[in-house]
Amino acid sequence: MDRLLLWVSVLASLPEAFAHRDLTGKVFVFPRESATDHVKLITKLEKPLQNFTLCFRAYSDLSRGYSLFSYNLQGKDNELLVFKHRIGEYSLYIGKNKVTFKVREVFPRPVHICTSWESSTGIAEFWINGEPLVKKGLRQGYFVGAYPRIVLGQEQDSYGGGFDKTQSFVGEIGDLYMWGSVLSPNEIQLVYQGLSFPHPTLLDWQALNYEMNGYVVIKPRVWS
Ligand SMILES: *[C@@H]1O[C@H](CO)[C@@H](O)[C@H](O)[C@H]1NC(C)=O
Ligand SMILES: [Ca+2]
Repeated sequence: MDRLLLWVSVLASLPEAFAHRDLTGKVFVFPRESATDHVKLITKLEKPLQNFTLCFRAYSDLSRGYSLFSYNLQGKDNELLVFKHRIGEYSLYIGKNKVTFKVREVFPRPVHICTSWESSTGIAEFWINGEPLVKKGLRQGYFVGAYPRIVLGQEQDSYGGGFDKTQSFVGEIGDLYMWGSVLSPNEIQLVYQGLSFPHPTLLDWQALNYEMNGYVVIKPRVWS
């Protein structure tokens, strides 16, 4: 067989579970409650983070608390975590500390979330559907550690595991991007509207490295 053909057939036979893909217009569907189903996001983050912005869309009709984005280090739980406690209440954890943001929201409804944090001031921002919530501050001067395990669908209590069914996510997640800088308010609006925005250096939905585990399905996004 021709070498190129051989290579193509090797690639085609890799399980769909581990992939590098453009997921534009798609979502991960977490269709059931479990302590197992999750997606690992793979990023090359070799230096601690001084600043970041994380944005994504989510649609869930859970009214209990759940994890939206879980980033752990070896031996360090809740290094960076976005957690929804209840309707209208979201938390951002940095290095185990947390700040809580409140918003009046319609339930259930798709939501676009952006959150950012800046080490030099400790200021944390949280944006829901393009609206800024009241700024908070935590962990001024801290650096978020490198070599993370990043998990969607479950809340980690160890490095890539330690899941709890009662904190699992059931619903759909898409359009996830992460930058190693704090985006300006204007840039946040561009991301929310799905227009052209700065290249995401850490996680890019249009070139995502991920590993699907358990019952997770990729489907077109039919909401906005
Ligand atoms: C992080 O943000 C601060 C304040 O905006 C800036 O001075 C610093 O250079 C940034 N760090 C990196 C690594 O980009
Ligand atoms: Ca945890």
